[in-house]
Amino acid sequence: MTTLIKNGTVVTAGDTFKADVLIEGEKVTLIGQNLAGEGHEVIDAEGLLLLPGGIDVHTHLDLPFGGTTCSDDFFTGHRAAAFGGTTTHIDFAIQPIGGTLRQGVGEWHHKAEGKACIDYGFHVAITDLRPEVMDEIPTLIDEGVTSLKLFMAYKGLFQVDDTTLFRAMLKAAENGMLIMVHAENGDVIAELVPKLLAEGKTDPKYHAVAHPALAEGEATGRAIALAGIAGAPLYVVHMTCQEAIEQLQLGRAKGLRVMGETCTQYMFVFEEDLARPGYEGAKFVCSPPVRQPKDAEILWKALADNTLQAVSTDHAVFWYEGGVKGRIPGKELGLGNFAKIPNGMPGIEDRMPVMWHHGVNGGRFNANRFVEITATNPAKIFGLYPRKGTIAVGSDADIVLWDPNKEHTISAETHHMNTDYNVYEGMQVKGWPARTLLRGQSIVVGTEWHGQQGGGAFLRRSPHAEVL
Ligand code: DUC
Ligand code: ZN
Ligand code: ZN
Repeated sequence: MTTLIKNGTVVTAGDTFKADVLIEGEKVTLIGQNLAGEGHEVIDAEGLLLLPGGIDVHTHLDLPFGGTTCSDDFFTGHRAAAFGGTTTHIDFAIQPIGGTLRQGVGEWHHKAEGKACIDYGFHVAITDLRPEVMDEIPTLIDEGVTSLKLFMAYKGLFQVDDTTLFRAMLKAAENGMLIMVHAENGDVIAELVPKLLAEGKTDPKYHAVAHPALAEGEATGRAIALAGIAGAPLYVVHMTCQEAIEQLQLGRAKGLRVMGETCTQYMFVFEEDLARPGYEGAKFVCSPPVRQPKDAEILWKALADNTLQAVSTDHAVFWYEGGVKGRIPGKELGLGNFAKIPNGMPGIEDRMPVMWHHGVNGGRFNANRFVEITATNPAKIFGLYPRKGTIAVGSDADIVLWDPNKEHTISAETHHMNTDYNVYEGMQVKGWPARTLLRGQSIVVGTEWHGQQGGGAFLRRSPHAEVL
């Protein structure tokens, strides 16, 4: 089947130009002017931008966490992503404690099987680095997994010590793999949490007190130093604050191969939201926690000037009112104890429109930089480029027909994520997907779902982390 998208304006990380795009099968095969429509299905994109499908490299679908499980699975999460213009994501396959890395990968394949409707890859989160697991690391490359995440927080659950982190870095460097860290000082957090609870400080707002910005900055600096010593490239996930960004700037100024991402919510949700009346603050509990508006300004600047390379979501969804109406438990699990609130926020559907509206319309960066931080850099850093992350001859035809004039009010009433609240509730944005194509197939047209469960493909990623 061939499809010709006519009269659109192609936006890549490097260029903006009016062109017609021919798709044969799953690939873009020709980009040119005034291409003849005969013999092709023609889609008229007059007035629309053609953006590469969004790539969200930090998500948690169907993740067991905090006594429950994330409420978006590989079907609901994928459908929501596509409605928001995201066509690829990379999820974290978690090594079961006592188990192997491949078991984690196998479990995540099972979660995606028959449900996936956009393309996806996996990072592996190492939780238990026994000597035999160390030897297993390079074998992941054959599984198409080329990035490893370690948690410096969640003591007693996912947290690894510095020895483990450093050993993993050495191994990654040897094998051309990329280390990612959740950088917070978990030992400090583990001291602060019981202290606060003993003082009767149990409300959601104390989650931020227990996770200080200095503890994120400290862990970020430590991870960068360890990576520098190991000669390993490093990608710091979900960076939230000045203290952490300063460490990244310092590392990059020293010529270390360190990269970082932030997540959309850290530019819009703040500590004051954790203190909303009643228990509402629980909606916004994630780790690292939301910070101050001054931190958001630093993140915007870091995204614009390439201190940060990407924006993702850390999409980890729970019901606000779980355990009722046939729902699995959710945020209510932390009533009376902020440390028991399942960590995470929805966002996979909102990232592209929210970042477009506030980033591009807001004058913080241009449309090319938007493409770079939402698709191109994620594809390069995680071994998917140029198959994904751009619109070019030979690339997968993952294309979002973006209507820069379409206005939309974000709401849980109309979103597709499997939860009862939206972090951006009531936010008015201008710029919305008119159509989303995955490998040449229209999976969303306007408000209609055309995707297919099982239509998403697992992406075997290349072993080389491109370092910017
Ligand atoms: N942070 C979250 O908020 N949720 C899932 C895991 C994480 O690190
Ligand atoms: Zn994390
Ligand atoms: Zn995460």
